[in-house]
This record gives sequence, structure tokens and C-alpha cells, in this order.
Amino acid sequence: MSTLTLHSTPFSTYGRTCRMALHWKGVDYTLDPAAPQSPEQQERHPWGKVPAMTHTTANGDIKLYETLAICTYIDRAFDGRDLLPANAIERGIAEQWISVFQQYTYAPVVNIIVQRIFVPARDGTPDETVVKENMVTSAKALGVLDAALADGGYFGGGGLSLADFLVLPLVDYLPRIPEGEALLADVPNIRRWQGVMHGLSCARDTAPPAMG
Ligand SMILES: N[C@@H](CCC(=O)N[C@@H](CS)C(=O)NCC(=O)O)C(=O)O
Repeated sequence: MSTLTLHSTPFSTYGRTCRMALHWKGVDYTLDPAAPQSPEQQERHPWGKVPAMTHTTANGDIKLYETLAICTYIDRAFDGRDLLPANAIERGIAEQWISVFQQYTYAPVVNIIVQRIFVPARDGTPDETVVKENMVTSAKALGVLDAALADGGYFGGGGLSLADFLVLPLVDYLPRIPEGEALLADVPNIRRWQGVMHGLSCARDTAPPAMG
């Protein structure tokens, strides 16, 4: 008998990616609501970030950090639906959108979300310069992702994949911030896809709680 623990606050977008992957694969797990930069999380991750994973097996504990590493491990270690397509073309397409998310999308969008949601939650004052500076780069990245969905379907070349599980948690924060309306207005394909994704139990069961 093995037990898998995901160490991540339920507010984390990357933590939700791992949780969606675990739901999709049908893997039982425990969510340890670890806070980023807590002493425990700094032990698990050299930069103190969430998520991290501990899989306790008969052969000892397997400990991982970094979302892609955790999801690849989950995909290979457990039976169930694949997180990435086996077909070469579909796999290449899925990896392309994963890279676009990692390299060009997460940082600008999350910089705005942090200022609008997480800074005020800690009684701080949002830095309007940070918000303004990241609007153009966020709009560009979301526009590129939107074009990928123009023919309907998902970000992978075939069906649902890890690429969708990466993008959804970030995009789901946009309706919670004032800038979200403008950013979502220009991406109708993302809005359609978001509606489809919200019909999946792996998305519904992992939605972050309201702040405050
Ligand atoms: N490269 C990391 C990024 C993880 C990450 O940025 N996590 C955010 C939450 S979604 C975090 O811990 N932020 C707090 C911090 O950086 O101190 C991964 O793939 O897991």
C-alpha cells in the first residue's frame, strides 16, 4: 500500500495542475496545505515553492518538486488515462503549449494576479506599475494560446492533456481580478474551452477556495 501526499496550498495554480492530474489518473492522494516559503516547504524545495510531492512506497519515500517532474512521475508511476499523447505529432503540439505556458504566460499573468489578490490579502498595497507593465505581455501570451484553440478541442494535438491542466488554473483566476474582464474579452476560444473544462470533475473538485 502506498500513499501520495501533495504539499501545496489550495490557492496554488501549479498545485492545482498536479491535483487535476491526480484526479484524471484516478490516484488517491492527500493534500497537505503547505504554504510557500514556510520552513517545511523550504526543506522540500530549494526555492520554497509549492507544490512538492512525497510518495511513500514499500521501497521508501519518493520526494519530488517542480510541477512537470511531479506530473511526469504521476503519469508513469500509475495506471489510468495518459497525461500526454503517445502520438508524435500530438505529443509535440502538447509540449509546445506547455512550453509557451511556462516561458511566456505564467509569469506576466501571475504577476498581475499576485498584485490584485495575494498582496491585498496580506494587507499590502498593489504595485500598479507591476500590473501595468504585465498587461501587454499577458495579452500577447493569452492571444497566442487563444489561437491554438481556434479549431475547438484542447491544447494537446489530440484530447485533453497536461497542457490543459497547466493553463486552466491560471486562467481561472482572471474573473477574480478587475483586469480579467479585458484580458478575457479578447480570447473567446479560451472562454469556450474554460467552460468545457469546468464540466470536468477534475476541474470542479480542485477549484481554489475564495480568498479571505
Ligand atoms: N517551477 C515551479 C513553479 C512553482 C511556483 O511558482 N509556485 C508558486 C505558486 S503557484 C509559488 O510557490 N509561489 C510563491 C513563491 O514563489 O514564493 C513548478 O513548476 O512547480
